[in-house]
Amino acid sequence: MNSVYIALGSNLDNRIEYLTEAVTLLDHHDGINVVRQSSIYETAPVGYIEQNDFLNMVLEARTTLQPLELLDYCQFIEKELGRKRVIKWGPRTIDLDILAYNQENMKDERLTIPHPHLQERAFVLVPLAELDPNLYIPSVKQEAGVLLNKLPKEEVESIQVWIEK
Ligand code: PH2
Ligand code: MG
Ligand code: MG
Repeated sequence: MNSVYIALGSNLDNRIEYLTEAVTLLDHHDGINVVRQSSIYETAPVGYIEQNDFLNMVLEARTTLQPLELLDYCQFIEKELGRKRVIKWGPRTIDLDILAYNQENMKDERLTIPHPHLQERAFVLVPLAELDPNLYIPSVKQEAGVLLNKLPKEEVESIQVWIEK
């Protein structure tokens, strides 16, 4: 069985409903078992800033799927929940990003694991470190909690708990 961490984000319509529905669809797959979920955080948009605030969370799952099979299923969920890719890094009903898969490093046209921007993003590291601050990220050779401590304080403090786990 493989251990994976997946980040979820939504900033359109009923954000909480999209997150909940995505978790349900992940868990309903025969080859995926969601084991833990972080709190849900409200976060200011990063990158393209002329858009609504996001709700972000991270979950831990066990899966029999290989990384690209898991990516296919994540993209199926994004499609199912009506995501339209209009602007890069723009508004989305739901975004599912595979953060880590066991302790593996992989680089494929479609998928880089661990997620290549994980170490830059408080909206990912705050919920990830909530689940496991000791999770080792092999691409940058540091633990999630250590990476979080390296981010600017203002950025980390702007990540507000919206629904506590
Ligand atoms: N996702 C992005 C770009 N910017 N900002 C926040 N706060 N949360 C996100 O999930 C997010 C973002 C690209 O996927
Ligand atoms: Mg993303
Ligand atoms: Mg994505």
